[in-house]
Amino acid sequence: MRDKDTSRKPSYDFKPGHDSFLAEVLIGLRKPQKELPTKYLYDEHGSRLFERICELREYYITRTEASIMQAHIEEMAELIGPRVLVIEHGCGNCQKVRFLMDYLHDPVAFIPVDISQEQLLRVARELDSVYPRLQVLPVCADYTSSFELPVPKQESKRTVVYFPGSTISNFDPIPAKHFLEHIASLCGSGGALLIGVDLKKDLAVLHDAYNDSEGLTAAFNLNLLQRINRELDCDFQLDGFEHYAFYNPRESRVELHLVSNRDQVVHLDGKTISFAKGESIWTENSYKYNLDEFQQLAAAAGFRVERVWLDERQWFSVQYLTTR
Ligand code: AVI
Repeated sequence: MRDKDTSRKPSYDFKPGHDSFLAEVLIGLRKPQKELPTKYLYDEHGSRLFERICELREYYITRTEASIMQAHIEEMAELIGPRVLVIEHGCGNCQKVRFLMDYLHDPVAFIPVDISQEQLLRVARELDSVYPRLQVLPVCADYTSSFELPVPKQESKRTVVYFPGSTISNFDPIPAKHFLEHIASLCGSGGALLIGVDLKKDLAVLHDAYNDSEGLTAAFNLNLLQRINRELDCDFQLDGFEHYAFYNPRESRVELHLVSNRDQVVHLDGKTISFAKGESIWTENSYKYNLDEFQQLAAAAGFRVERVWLDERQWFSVQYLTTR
């Protein structure tokens, strides 16, 4: 067994600070259609709510992706090959990548990237003890911005980015292309991307997934206002806003909004922001693809779709993309 560095600090810390949070919130709330950056949904509490959403009966994504992974993991590991460097952007609690790691052939290093520093360090420590031969190099960063990656001690045969959960759904088309281009350049020639991509389906299924009966998605959405109150000393009245999620068929996306249920004002950084009754703050998009659309997006970003695995209902896909 190799010696490991067990003092767990993030290898790199690029967590966005208070000032950029404030600036981005102010910019978003001053737009004609008010909006807030989706990434800020995931503070400690938001991340915990999201984990609970993933367990909901109505939220098919996590379960369906897991069933695809379980059915085809050996073939995936075979395609990925031995002695790889694995990178995961937005790794959360790393539960999914652990399943993959268990089947990979002698992976040399893992770079988990996440905005939530406490969770990242906790998870990195766990991975250290579960995979003593793997070098774990956590990076605390907003992965939608550019940041430097640490260089592992051992050379790898290939870089593989794992991007599960259809997080790509939360990027608008142009940022999605830019993000995939960035991944393609990280992977370099001979590299690969294993990605979960949610597919178009019955509208009732989509409606229920984002309007769950336990109200967890509503709590997840409203938590963003609570976070802004707490961290930016703002005064959103939480009972003045309601969760609203619907499928927009023209744009092939589920949209999440917070709708003001009365005329009201909010104070932030010495400024007053007005809301009319019925006015919304747009907080998230979740795009749904068909296989051709995603293949075109991947190709535009420099990837070739090598292999697609689907569930029986064809609700979700896991795709293996290689750089061209
Ligand atoms: C992380 N992402 C893929 C989720 C989704 O389904 O778009 C985020 C989410 N928002 C509400 N529920 C789940």
